[in-house]
Amino acid sequence: MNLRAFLPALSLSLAVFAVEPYQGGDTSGCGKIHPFNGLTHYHTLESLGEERTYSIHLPYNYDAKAQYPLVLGFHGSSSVGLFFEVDTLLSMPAFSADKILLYPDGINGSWAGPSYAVSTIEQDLQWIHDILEHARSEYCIDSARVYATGMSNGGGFLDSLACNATVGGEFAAFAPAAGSYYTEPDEACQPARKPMPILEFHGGSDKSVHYEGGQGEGGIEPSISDWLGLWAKRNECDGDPKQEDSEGGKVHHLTFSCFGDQGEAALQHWKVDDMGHVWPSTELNFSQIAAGEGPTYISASKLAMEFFDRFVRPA
Ligand SMILES: *[C@@H]1O[C@H](CO)[C@@H](O)[C@H](O)[C@H]1NC(C)=O
Ligand SMILES: *[C@@H]1O[C@H](CO)[C@@H](O)[C@H](O)[C@H]1NC(C)=O
Ligand SMILES: CC(=O)N[C@H]1CO[C@H](CO)[C@@H](O)[C@@H]1O
Repeated sequence: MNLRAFLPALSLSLAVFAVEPYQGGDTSGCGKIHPFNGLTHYHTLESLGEERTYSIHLPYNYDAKAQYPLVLGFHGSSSVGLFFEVDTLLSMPAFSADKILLYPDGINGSWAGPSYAVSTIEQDLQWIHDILEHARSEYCIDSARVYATGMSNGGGFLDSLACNATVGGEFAAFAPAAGSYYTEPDEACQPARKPMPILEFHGGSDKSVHYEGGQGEGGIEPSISDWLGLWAKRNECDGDPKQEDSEGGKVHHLTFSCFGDQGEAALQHWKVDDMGHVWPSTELNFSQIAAGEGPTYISASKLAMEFFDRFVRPA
């Protein structure tokens, strides 16, 4: 019996829960106790015959019997997960008290896509598949709430992930910052569903991954507007996004309305005109120091986690 057919008034308030979350994930990691709650822990794991590494941060008060959302954080080039963690502070309870954070390491400091990467897209997608399988067998994970964020080369790799239906399909939403989308436009891009929710951050003054696109360090990059257009099309979003400008016209927030039950504001973009190649943060962080910049108007760590909280992987 369809409850909503009988209770039309109630159906309005139920509208936000219209999506039935995915229940199929492995939960064999539930119940396992770990001696590193609240402390970042470094691990090795074999993938395609190679020993690879990742680090993980469980909440301070991790309850081995409660299913947690899992957020994967992808570092930029010539970097490692531990650095991305320190730069974004995503493991801090202020951002992720109720989430498990996992930081995978690329091979030799980078992710597949650019010409300088030593790994192939297939190899890195398999690595993420293997991490997810392993994580579910060790930690208590809600498979309907698996998300990915990343910076620069790591942000660019999220695009390859979102375009892959099998591995990317395991994620409920993506939030890249300063992403270098070397693999776009991708004629073969086949996302698992519509919408694949995406929140992108980019500096209008990014000198490494230019907002206008063109030649980057590892190949040709699309302009951010073109890239948003590709995802607006894939997610069947309305042509004209809503634009809100703030901070005297220096900060621009675009919101697209897209296809499906979770389509509302499923594609979003923050552009900060005077921001360079950094992880957007209102407090000075490493990537801002490295770029010779100061704090900016928005916190990508906060906005990304809030964005993730709105989406589940549907059944
Ligand atoms: C990765 O870097 C190490 C040390 O710099 C080097 O010996 C190795 O050949 C590199 N691996 C690949 C696949 O390029
Ligand atoms: C996604 O990536 C995996 C790992 O490389 C690959 O086996 C699979 O065929 C890809 N799926 C699609 C739909 O392209
Ligand atoms: C290196 C550095 O200054 N990191 C800072 C990044 O931002 C957070 C939030 O204010 C600081 O706690 C870190 O020390």
